[in-house]
Amino acid sequence: MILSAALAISIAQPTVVVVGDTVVAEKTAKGWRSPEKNLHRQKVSLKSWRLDSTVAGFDEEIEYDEGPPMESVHIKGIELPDKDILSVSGNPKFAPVTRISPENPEYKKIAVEYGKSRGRKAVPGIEAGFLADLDGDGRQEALLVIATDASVKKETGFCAIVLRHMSGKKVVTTTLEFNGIWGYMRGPYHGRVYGVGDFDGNGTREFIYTFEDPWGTDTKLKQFKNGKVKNLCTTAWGE
Ligand SMILES: [Ca+2]
Ligand SMILES: [Ca+2]
Repeated sequence: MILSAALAISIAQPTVVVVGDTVVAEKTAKGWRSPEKNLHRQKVSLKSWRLDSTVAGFDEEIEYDEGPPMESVHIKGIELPDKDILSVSGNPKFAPVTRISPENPEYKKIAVEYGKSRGRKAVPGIEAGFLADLDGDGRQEALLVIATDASVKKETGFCAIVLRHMSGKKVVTTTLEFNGIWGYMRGPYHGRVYGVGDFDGNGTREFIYTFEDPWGTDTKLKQFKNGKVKNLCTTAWGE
């Protein structure tokens, strides 16, 4: 009896990933996907996390809104003052994330070298940086938001999110996002990392970040495994 009751609860509750109050991913039997209408009115027990600290739990309800301006799936009635909060339902295992100072000379140099490798004249810096063990092998990888100042001319400015990881004895830089058409229809872009961990309890870690400009936000849920990055789910919201 007790076991079947516990199973009924775990089946009834969807596994969702929430940034601020926006539901950005749902895990189904077929894998991760963008949230859909079916989540409307479903109850979830969320665990919240802010990169390197604060785990809080709360019970909430999901609301689907068809718009206008555009359809959205969000947590009903919560006003999170801090958009940096990541919440996941079920039993997520969050992994520690350490911020890298934009003033760190080693990383500043990496940013400059990256800009050169992309053939850009404007000198970029570290807009934000994060260290975390993305694949759970005990070694930390670095996720860097490398960007030029918004004042530079549109032809030379850019924003990128890159992953630095070891491959054998070499450090490899993998570009996850790059926008260099700053100042035309979109931009300037910014990147933010929200969290790392095994969100769905399948033994493999995921990580989540946003790439955004004043017009909208792309949220991407990814996996780094066996030296390769795989996109699990992309959800866009905004104007
Ligand atoms: Ca690692
Ligand atoms: Ca997982």
